[in-house]
Amino acid sequence: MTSTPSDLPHVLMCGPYPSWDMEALEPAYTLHKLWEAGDREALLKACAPNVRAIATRGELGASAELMAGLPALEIVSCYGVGTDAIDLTSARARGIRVTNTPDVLTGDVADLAVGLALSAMRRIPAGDAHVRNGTWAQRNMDLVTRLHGKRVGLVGYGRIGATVARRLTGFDVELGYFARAARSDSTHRFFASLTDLAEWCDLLIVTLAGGAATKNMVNAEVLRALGPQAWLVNVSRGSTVEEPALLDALEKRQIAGAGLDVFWNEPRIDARFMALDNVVLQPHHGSGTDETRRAMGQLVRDNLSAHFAGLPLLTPVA
Ligand code: 8YV
Repeated sequence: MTSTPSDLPHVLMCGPYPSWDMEALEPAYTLHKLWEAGDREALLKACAPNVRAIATRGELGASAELMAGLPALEIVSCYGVGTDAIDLTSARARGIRVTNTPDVLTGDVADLAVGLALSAMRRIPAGDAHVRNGTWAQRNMDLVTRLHGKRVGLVGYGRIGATVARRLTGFDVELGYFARAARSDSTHRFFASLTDLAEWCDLLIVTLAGGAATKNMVNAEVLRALGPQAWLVNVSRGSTVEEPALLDALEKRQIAGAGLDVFWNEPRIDARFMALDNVVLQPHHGSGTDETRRAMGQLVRDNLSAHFAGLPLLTPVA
């Protein structure tokens, strides 16, 4: 397969964006669509000399190998805030710029964290099924657990963690957090030990960035410290939680339950999750609102336009 060099900058897209983004990108760039290629290697070989930008998504990233095959690459623009799937070391070594989409999705991810906490603790999906399948006519639903008045531990206190904290102040909860250091802009209780935070709280909400530094941070010991009356919510990356330990803890009721938006093997997650009645599952949809996805796409395009116009990037990754 040969690509037709054109005057428009060549952009390799790792996966599709919504139609409104594709419609805006098509006239501005020569797009090479990796997901449409019957022979991925052939497409890459044909477009490699011309590709100046990669447009990717959080979960697809850009590997060292992919970037190494693109000698003219100048920028990787990521639709998503998490850059854990982009090899930043390789990018930095070659002076390849990287952008992401922070801020525009913070409120949505925080909303989903609160939604998952309520869904899991109040068992909202089970209540919905109870009504729909007619069980309500036979018996009342079992009692559930309240959120307000509880102790909530935030794992990570970045943009998303701080926004979850703000959302939850309306729930009259007591808040604590685990982060690299105490934050001068937070009045909530700081824990230098994640295990201590887990022991203290009734609900642990993980908002960490993904990557090697946070891999398996919520491990078997943290889950043991959480205990059988406490809940876990994860809206960060599947990698931050030691998933086999979580599955064991859920199956053995060593923790009360969980609300999960992220997993180790997305989208083909461990089948053990499906058999559990103490988890609420979401398909990695923290930023998945129409409003936010439009803003994310716009930010990807604005970063690409700024780069090719020689203007400062809007949201460069340091
Ligand atoms: C998206 C994300 O699911 O921002 C991130 O890091 O994981 C999400 O917003 C993803 O990037 C969309 O493809």
